[in-house]
Amino acid sequence: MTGTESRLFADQALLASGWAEDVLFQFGADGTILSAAPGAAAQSAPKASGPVLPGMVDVHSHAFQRALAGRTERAGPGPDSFWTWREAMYGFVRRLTPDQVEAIAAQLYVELLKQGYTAVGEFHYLHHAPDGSPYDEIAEMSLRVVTAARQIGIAITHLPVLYGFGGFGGLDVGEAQRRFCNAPDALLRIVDTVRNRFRDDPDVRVGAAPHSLRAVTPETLSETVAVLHAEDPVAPVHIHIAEQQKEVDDCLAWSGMRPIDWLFANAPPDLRWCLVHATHANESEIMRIAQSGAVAGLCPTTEANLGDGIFPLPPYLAAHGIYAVGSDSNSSVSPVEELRWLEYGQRLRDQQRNVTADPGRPSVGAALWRAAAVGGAQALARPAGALEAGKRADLIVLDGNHVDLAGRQGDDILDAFLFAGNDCKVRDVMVGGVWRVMDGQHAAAEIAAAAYGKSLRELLS
Ligand code: NGQ
Ligand code: ZN
Repeated sequence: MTGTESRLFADQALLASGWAEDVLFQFGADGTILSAAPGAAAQSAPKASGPVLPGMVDVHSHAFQRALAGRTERAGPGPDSFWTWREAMYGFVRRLTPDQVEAIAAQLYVELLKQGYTAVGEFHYLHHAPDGSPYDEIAEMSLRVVTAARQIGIAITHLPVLYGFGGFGGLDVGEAQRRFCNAPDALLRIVDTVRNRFRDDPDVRVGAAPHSLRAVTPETLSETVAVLHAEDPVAPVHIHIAEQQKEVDDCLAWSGMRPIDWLFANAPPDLRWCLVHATHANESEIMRIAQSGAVAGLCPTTEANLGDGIFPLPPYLAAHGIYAVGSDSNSSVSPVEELRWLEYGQRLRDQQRNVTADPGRPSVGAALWRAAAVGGAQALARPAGALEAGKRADLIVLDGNHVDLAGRQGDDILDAFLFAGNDCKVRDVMVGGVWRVMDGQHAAAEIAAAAYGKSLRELLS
């Protein structure tokens, strides 16, 4: 198996319709799945060395924060919180150059691919030079990040961030936030530039992301979403919505409404939206998100690391809410860890087991992997997330020789993949019909690591 593939045979594959045996995949030259036919003869197609699954979608990443992983774990003089972490993050952002951002993103994207993510949603807000002035090319940083993704081979939905204010009610931004700020027309210019530059690449999609209700006004939010959708009616819109209790309290003080209620009253989300960190949602807000068809973007490892809280998944699932996962701060780059902790958080809070499943479909591993892949593809507006004709050929091959998979069939494979042991069981990774990871190796891993190391030494000196 090398490079661009036209056929693949799998003893077992998780198709959109469920587990199937002796599956022959045929891929088009454009990177789509032409057919996935069970019960085929092995024929001359290259054979997958283990079970084949749809690749996972990472709906929420801030690539540059990969370089902060493990560097904010020291107690400060007072109590530490999300807000003190944010100050540390702002301190780090102050010095980053375009070359460094590109190098950090490339290293991250190698890691995401190796762990089984095939697409990433990059919620990108580091737009400008350290003094807040735009680079000569206003989309410089965006282009660097998307270029890194395409060189490494992960599919990307780029989400340039609208950021204009330092708190609810249009407060001024602080010094460190100047690198993030754009008026709607400038932000939309970045969106246009990236869209035009990568127009012919089916593995690049562009949307936009109002950073949070703290960072926009009702007017800048509405204007941005309206123009975005006038130009691309199905473009994804992502927002950080209710991550911290203080955010809910400040929103109530400003508007008399909770953030999710405010959003539904003022810029009603629909299935093009991804509400990231709907952590502090009450029962009625949970119902509204579920009924809207928007995706809840959950980032359990970052939400744990930052002390956010735990999303109320059981009522959301009962209302058939759509969810996906994101690596967010990138202190974890593993979809296994994200999904495992999504389930474990619920268990810890409720003192129950097997929360993300029901007697009709009892496998927790299958429920998590399938729902998050499908929901993730929706959030990134990418025809992916399930293996069937017409979708992108985004898939992973697990290590069929791994001890934890010995003798396993069907959903037992997913339960073992997500809940047994700590090795990465992902062996091969294909994005848009091209093998990007083979036998656990990425061809650009050494070059990416060297450039990342150089950037880190510069930043820490
Ligand atoms: C961010 N991160 O934009 O990187 C945020 C922190 C903020 C997360 N929300 C900054 N996890 O929300 O103001
Ligand atoms: Zn975020």
